[in-house]
Amino acid sequence: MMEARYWSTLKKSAGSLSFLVLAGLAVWIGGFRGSAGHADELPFPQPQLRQSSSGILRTTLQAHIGDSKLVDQNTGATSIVHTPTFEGTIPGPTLVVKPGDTLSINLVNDLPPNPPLNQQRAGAFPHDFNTINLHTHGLEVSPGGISDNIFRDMEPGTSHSIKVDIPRDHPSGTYWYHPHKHGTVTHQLLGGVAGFLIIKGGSGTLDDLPEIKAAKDLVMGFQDIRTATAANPTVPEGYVPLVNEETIQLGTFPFFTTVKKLQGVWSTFGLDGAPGLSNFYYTTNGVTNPTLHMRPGEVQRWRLLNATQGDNLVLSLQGHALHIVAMDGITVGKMITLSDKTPLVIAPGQRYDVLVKAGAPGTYHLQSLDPAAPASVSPSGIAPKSRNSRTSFDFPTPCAPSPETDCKGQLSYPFPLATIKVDGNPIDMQLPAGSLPVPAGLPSVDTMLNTIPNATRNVAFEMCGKAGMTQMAMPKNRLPSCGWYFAEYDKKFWGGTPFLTLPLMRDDDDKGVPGNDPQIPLVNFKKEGLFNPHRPLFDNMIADNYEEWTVINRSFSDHPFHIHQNHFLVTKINGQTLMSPEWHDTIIVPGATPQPSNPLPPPPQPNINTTPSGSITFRIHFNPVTVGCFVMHCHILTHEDLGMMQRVDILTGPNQPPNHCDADQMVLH
Ligand SMILES: [Cu+2]
Repeated sequence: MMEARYWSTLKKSAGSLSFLVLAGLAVWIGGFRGSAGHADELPFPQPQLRQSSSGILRTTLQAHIGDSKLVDQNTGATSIVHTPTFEGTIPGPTLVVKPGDTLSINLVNDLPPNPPLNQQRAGAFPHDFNTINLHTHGLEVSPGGISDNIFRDMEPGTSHSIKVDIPRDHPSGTYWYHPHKHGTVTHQLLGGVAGFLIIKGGSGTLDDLPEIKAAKDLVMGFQDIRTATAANPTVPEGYVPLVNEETIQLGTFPFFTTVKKLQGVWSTFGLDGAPGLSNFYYTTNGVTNPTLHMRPGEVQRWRLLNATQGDNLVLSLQGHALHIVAMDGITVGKMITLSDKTPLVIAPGQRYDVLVKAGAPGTYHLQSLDPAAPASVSPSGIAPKSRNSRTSFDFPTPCAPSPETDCKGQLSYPFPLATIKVDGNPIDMQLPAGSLPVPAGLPSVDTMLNTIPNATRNVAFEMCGKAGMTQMAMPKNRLPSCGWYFAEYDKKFWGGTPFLTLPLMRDDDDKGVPGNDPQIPLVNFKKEGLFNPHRPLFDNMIADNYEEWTVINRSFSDHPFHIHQNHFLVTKINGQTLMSPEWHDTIIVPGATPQPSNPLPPPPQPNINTTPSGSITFRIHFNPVTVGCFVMHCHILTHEDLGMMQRVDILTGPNQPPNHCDADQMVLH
């Protein structure tokens, strides 16, 4: 637990930020008054724009504890929260560059000092929450040196140069930036440290299409900001809570125990289903449920970004279709139209560019639906079943009403992420028809599908437990056992008492040694399953090669797969071929089904060891510009921070070392 003396230091250093506090507040109040005539509405803001000129965007991103005023969607109460931010705002400024530009960032870390190591656990346990770095999510750029290098450590009180050369043929589209220091990402993103990174123009861009040029271009960044209530023992009210240092459990399992050791690592935010220790705010561009005005018949381009910690947002806009023109920054071959009856699922980390044509005058909500609602993993329409697997359940969640559940007094599904008011003079704007421009910089879909892969790989997401010792209910039904792992993932590895369950990402071609009990296999994998920055999962991935991968999910909850540096073309979900393959850099690998229900059904109950796994299959081409080392991981940040991640090396040729791999010099503490 955090010592009081650390927080008294922090509060003193916060005093010097009072100017920024006042300035931030003035902007907010000014914005509120600016929408005269709509006094009951929160205005729909756009983050500050920073655009490149003459081939370079030179800017500073100062990380510091920002002070933001947030309105609780449920109670209407307003509070000031004190969370890690870039430039004091949630989200940070929107950076806009062109293909061929250089992005030159002076990253200043003015977050408070980290607590001394004798006041927190170390090892692979999440710690040093004020150390950062910067990832440019979705960019096909160098991962080395001072480019998109997530192996750098930027300590509080230091400044660092970041220089990212955007290739001349980089696809234009919607990307984003956020810190990626292993173990600290959850804490920081729950404070809102993230921003849009937009590439505009270039050949094959959507931006030149007359219908899109005419449309207002808005970003919509969805975030979940979680701050302590006055009852939280770990940090003062309004700050982002720290982790449970005593725990031996992931998540918040088991529910409702008062024994700290048996509560989860994030139980400092409140046990699932039992809020009280933290407030949570679902914000759109830093505001809960802002109001956007559109004219009847107006077409707007919305750049949707899910920058939450780990929620699969299931979105629908009342009375309106969403017309998808790009996924994860890459323009689709043909616009995909989802009616308001077909929700759009956005996984954490994903972006969708959608066009919306306003209908009749009225008020409509852009809603976040119950995550268990039937919805496909991607717009191409696979497995639109009702599933309970779309939240990590690592934190208190909004209430899902049912005949048995009365959500009175709680934030409950569906809730509005934004309110759209259609009013004013009608205008008849058009949606694009026919094929959309083919994006630059990627092999064609035909090339991806028809090139014989240089390699085929199988990777797995799974949770495993220590045989007979897991505290989860019904372990035989929930977890395969991986007993041997616990020799390596010991007290030293975790900087204290080891976890009883492990979130793995591993090579699934390595089948391990099955134990005697088929119901609870004891698996002795040769390749390890938790993140090790010093060891790539594979040592034979070569630049310019084409590969085919299947990522399976041997757990009952979804895990969004994200690989840095290279987009991939998804061809199958759960073994079913998509009608049209989709470019992504992040996509949900659906959980195994059928899922166990609560309470458990009568026997035979679902057993993860015998239930069919969820999966995605994709083709990938390793862009030579991405030679070096980077990572792939689950984009549920609580999983990533605990090691559901692997290092990826792209080599220049067989048996060559990756260029500039800072991870090899990294010192772990
Ligand atoms: Cu995960």
